[in-house]
Amino acid sequence: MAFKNLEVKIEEGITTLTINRPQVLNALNRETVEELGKAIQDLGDDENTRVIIITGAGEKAFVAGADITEFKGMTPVTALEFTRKVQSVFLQIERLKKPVIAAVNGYALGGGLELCMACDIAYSSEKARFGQPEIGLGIIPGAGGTQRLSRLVGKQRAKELTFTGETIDAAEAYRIGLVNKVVPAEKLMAEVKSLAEKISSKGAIALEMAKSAIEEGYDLDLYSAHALEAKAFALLFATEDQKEGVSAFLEKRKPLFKGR
Ligand code: CO8
Repeated sequence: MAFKNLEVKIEEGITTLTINRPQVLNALNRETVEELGKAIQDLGDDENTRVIIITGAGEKAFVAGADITEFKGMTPVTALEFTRKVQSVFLQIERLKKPVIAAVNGYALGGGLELCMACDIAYSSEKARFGQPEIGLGIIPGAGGTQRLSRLVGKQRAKELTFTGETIDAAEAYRIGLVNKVVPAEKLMAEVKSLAEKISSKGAIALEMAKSAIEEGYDLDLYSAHALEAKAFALLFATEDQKEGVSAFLEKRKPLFKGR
């Protein structure tokens, strides 16, 4: 899996994707978005990947948004094509059967915050800053930001961030529920890896069912969402991992899940 703007490191079930354009604060140009989509698709089927971490190269940025240089000369037709492409890649992350963790090591702005919000869990460095600055460019968030931000932090906070374009620090991002945890910059990757290891020791099918029940149930009415949960719960009783989990508990030992 070799890419120009994306570094892929697979180690012991945990794969780290590093957006690698530090000279432009890891801004997402079309090529990088294509590469990210391809990597996510391939890793979905990769037996050596149980959990994915997404981060940015360098010390300054996670992703500082879409590559603004590509907006010059963009027409409504090409803008529509671009936003649909980015939206589909971020939805692909959300729908992937494996957990995806954002390690936000710096600026997460515009498309960068939208990428962070599409991940299942986000840990942030104390140095990171978050925002949807698109309004300052005369546009609006176009990679799911108007939708995911309001769902995560509430409509009024989402409107304030989107209308002003102002950035907030990591402590405020944590306070309003944008990230799960804030840690010192030098500890970020170790903390994220330890979380990834904890998750990767669980059963892959149960993880997939938990993720899809939360994602698919989120926008359903409570009754339909309960029905969805019940089916996912019941299906897990067909797995070896379920039998192993229960046996291990009864035998007072650690379970060894095989993803079967
Ligand atoms: N696009 C292109 N280049 C960028 C971007 C970007 N988003 N962000 C930074 N760069 C470049 C700078 O131009 C600069 O290049 P050069 O060295 O050649 O001058 C280099 O990166 C370093 O940046 P700065 O010198 O500006 O660094 P500062 O520390 O002074 O400032 C900031 C850091 C505050 C992050 C500043 O760079 C900035 O404001 N960047 C733009 C942030 C922004 O507006 N992002 C939103 C973009 S729009 C968007 O994301 C829409 C999303 C919807 C569609 C699809 C999403 C993928």
